[in-house]
Amino acid sequence: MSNKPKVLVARAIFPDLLVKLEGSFDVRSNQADQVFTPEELQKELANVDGALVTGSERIDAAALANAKNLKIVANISVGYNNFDVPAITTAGVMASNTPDVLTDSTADFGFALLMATARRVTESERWIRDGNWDKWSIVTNPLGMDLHHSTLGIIGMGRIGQGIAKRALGFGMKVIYHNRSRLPEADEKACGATYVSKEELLRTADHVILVLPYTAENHHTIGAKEIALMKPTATLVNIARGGIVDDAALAQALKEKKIFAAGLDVFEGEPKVHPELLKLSNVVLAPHIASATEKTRRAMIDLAVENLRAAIDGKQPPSLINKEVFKG
Ligand code: 8YV
Repeated sequence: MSNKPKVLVARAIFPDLLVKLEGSFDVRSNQADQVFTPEELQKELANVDGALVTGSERIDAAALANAKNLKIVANISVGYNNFDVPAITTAGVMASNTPDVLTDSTADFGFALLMATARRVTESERWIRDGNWDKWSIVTNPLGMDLHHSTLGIIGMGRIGQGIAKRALGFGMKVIYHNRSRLPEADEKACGATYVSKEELLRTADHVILVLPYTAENHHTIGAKEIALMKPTATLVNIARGGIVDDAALAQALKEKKIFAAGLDVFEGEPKVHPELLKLSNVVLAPHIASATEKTRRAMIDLAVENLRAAIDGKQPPSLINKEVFKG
């Protein structure tokens, strides 16, 4: 029997990274990539010293009930709304995430979704594939909304929000933002962004992008009432988390053309998508891929592994969330 520390890899990772991990740990991996049920997860965590998990694994008191040896749950994700942090802390387990390494890829994708939504890219492709393109036309080919020199409203101005703002400057956009707390003046200046209330942002932005973390307070930050404040020509993009937008209210608003279009990378109850959204042509849908480049996904795994190794070696993980658990 190996006396290496035991580690769970809760979802499939790149095979070469798994081989590397197996050099130092006794690894129990889920390369089949089936999402564990809560009962399976509790069982898997019972016997290990550390775990690499993703947003699909809910880590709460029940999941940790039998996790006697567990030192760390290392999320392969910057968002950690899958963690019940107080419960993890109470269990004396460290929790970590993967900030920074995905900022640029995620900001790029936010911009891709802004552009695809405003310029009707996916709808146009479907329109061609459906055999509708019989002639070029000034007036009947899909007409979109401009991004350049328009006003971009960013809700949630952390690292990724600021990355999007900096990209928007290249498009000559006016950037307004709303955040729990206002940025220091130097940071506002660096991304050319002006702080406004959420209401003013919704009323004046031509394009609204959501980049805030999911918390109970942020549940349905955008619902029917907020959409009603937006311009009928505006677009709404969500790369944050499902549950920040009331998807049923959004589908209804898009159906009634209360706003021009939406772009969604995340959904309430994903991987399920609200059936009404699937019927609409004025919404661009993506399967939670904002961080999905191989380079970035590898960097996320590498950082999660660094956190895991540190915790198992008795060192402070570089992106530890619940610092009070670390006993240096
Ligand atoms: C992850 C994400 O791929 O980091 C995040 O917060 O949303 C994505 O980059 C996803 O959470 C899976 O863990």
